[in-house]
Amino acid sequence: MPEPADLPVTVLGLGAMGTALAAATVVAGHPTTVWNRTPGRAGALVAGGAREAVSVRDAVTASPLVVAVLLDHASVHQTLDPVADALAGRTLVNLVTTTPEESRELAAWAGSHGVTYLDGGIMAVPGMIGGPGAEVLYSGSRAAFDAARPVLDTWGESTWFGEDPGLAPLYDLALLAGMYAMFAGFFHGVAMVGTAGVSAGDFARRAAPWLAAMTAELADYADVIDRRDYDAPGQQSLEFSDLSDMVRASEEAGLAPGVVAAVQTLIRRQVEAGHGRDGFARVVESIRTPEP
Ligand code: FVH
Repeated sequence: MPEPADLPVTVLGLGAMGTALAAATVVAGHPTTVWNRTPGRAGALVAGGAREAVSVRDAVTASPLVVAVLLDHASVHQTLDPVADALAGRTLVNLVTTTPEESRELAAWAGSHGVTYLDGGIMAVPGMIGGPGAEVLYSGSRAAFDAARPVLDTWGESTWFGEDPGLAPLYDLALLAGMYAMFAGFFHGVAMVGTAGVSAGDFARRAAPWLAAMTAELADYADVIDRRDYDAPGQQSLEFSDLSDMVRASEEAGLAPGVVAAVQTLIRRQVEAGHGRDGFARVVESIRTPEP
């Protein structure tokens, strides 16, 4: 068995993220082989001690642990299908952002070629890799996760969610959904106050503590949703949560109301179904049952 800091690893893909991940394994002392479709991106890594493979096959056969950091699901197949025979007996860690179904498909493909599969969702930007706050979510083979930990832990906190390879991308995309919706709400607020000449910077200074304080509500909403206890006393009702003022104010100011109008539509569907006195968290049921 390799020593903790001596686990050979291959990184396929030297975009912004692949380069950051490979740099971290080099710094930690793991023999690191790198490959990129377009040559010329490995210079700094090679100077730091990495080896640049001359082909995908060369890269794959260099290490028992092969990490894919390519653009998307299709690019993983384009890269690995022709060398599936060389991957057999190795572990593939797929850090490409994919849907849960794409990850399950890739895991099945890997299994059919004798490849052990681990999926990962990176909750960090390249500059965070190896530093505080970086986290990577994993699912798939637990044995592979445990064996790869010396490498995985060079990138950030490593958490394993279960044997279903679709779990890590599910968490990844669910967390990103929350993040993008929050940022879009912030951008909408920026546009609103902007109509009065307020700068985005001024608004951000006010919005940041407000949004941070609001996250304290998440646990209570979660409790209501888990118990489906939407009519428990003390909740802000859907009728009270009506956003038409917000939509109208946006339209009056000549803005696209789309962000808040989308939330208003989710609320209105529950109100029209007779649940207006239930709590705001019932909006989740509009999401769970899309309109035909
Ligand atoms: N960057 C980030 O902040 C996010 C954080 C969360 C996770 N994502 C995902 O990580 C994957 C890689 O992201 P990236 O930032 O490294 O992406 P790029 O800098 O655009 O590099 C893309 C690499 O993929 C190679 N590539 C593209 N198409 C193919 C293909 N058909 N065959 C082989 N390689 C391909 C590309 O190579 P080249 O264009 O230089 O030849 C780059 O190495 C991604 O899934 C994010 O969603 C990052």
